[in-house]
Amino acid sequence: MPLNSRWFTEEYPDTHAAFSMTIKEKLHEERTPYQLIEIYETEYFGTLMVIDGCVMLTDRDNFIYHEMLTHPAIFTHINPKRALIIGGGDCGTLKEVLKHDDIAEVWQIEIDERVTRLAEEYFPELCNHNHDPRAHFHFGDGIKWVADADPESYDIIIIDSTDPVGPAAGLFSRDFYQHCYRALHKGGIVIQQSESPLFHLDLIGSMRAAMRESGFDTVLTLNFPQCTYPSGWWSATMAGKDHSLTNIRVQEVIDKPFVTRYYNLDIHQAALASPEFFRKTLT
Ligand code: AG3
Repeated sequence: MPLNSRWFTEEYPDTHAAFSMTIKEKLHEERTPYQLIEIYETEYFGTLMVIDGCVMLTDRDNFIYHEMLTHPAIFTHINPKRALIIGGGDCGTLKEVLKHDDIAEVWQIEIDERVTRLAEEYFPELCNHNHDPRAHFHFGDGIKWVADADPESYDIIIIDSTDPVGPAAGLFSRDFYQHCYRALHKGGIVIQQSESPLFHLDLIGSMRAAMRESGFDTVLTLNFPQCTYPSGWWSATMAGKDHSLTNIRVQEVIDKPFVTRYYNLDIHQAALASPEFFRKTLT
């Protein structure tokens, strides 16, 4: 229950906690065939998108998540040309992918077209490269897209999904990772948002196991702050097909010809460090 009418609150029933932001006004609310989407103007975090009661992004902190879901994987791949984004309808990840001149083609497969249309309206700065000729959009089921993909047709697959419930649940399964493995070239990398290391360690453990069982020979989890998501601490888990994930294209990161606000070489290396409880629990 909201603290009062000036607050938006996301409650975390499993951990008996919540995160709230004061709001100026509700800008939009709509029930699509898939989910309930709400957009608010907040006092401090700028515009906020909420799906089924869960914070998806705010103007203030989305750069951290979107940069960390994109640049570590692309700067680890030796020669990334074709990228696929599953989910990511707000286009924040797509914007980061398009910063890489190496990427010749990127497909974004979002199940709910309304997320993208509302992002165009309320988060225009995330969508201002949507007309890049390298960007391609398909609104439909990401699981089916990957299952139908030609073998070895992508270098990078980024899974920018909601929590592993509802339409996104299948994106955290071994079946799905097997299809990702098949759809990746040798040397390919998949990276997926993997929730909070503090709150969802079991989920991260099962994702990592499922990725390995699907054939990926290396799996790494990256840590980064995300204050508007549960616990304020978030992660992305990366898996490589015949590829070491610790060899970063260091010089290219240092010389990158585009601007980032969070990502740099030190951040990339630091994000790979694992806390003790993580090492003890996960293999
Ligand atoms: N992806 C959603 C991450 C999950 C947030 N979970 C939560 N608030 N309970 C966000 C999409 C950004 N492109």
